[in-house]
Amino acid sequence: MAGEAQADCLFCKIVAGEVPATVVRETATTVAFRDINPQAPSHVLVIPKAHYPDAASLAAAEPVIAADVLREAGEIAQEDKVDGTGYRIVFNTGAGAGQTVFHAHAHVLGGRGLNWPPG
Ligand code: DGP
Repeated sequence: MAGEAQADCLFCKIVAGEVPATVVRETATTVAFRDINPQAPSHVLVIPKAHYPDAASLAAAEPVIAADVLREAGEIAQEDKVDGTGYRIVFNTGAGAGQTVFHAHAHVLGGRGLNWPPG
C-alpha cells in the first residue's frame, strides 16, 4: 500500500532505527538527520516516515506531511543558525537529477555561499 515501509529502503531502515543516523529532529510524521556526506557546513536530510519515492509523489498523496517536511526544514535552519544568511532546500528527483535514495527527502543546506544555478 502507498506509504508503507519498504524492506529494501535505506531511509525506511533509518526511520525504523535499523540503520544508525545522527537524528536532529523527529516529529510524528518526519525524521531529520545529518547527511553522511555533507556538502555544506549544515547539511540535514528531512524525510517523511512514510515511504514515497520522491517529493512529488509524497505531496500528491500526503500534502499535509509534505508541508511537515518543509516546516521542519525551516526549523532546522533556525536551529543550525543558517536562516539569517540563507539556506537551500533541495529535492533531487530522478537519477538524472542526482537522486540516489528513492525515499522522499529534502536536503537542507546552509553555512556557506550557495551558487546559482546549481550544477
Ligand atoms: P540524493 O542523492 O538526493 O538521493 O540524496 C541522498 C543523500 O543521502 C546523499 O546526500 C547521501 C545521504 N546518505 C546516503 N546514505 C546515507 C546513510 O546511510 N546515512 C546518512 N545519514 N545519509 C546517507
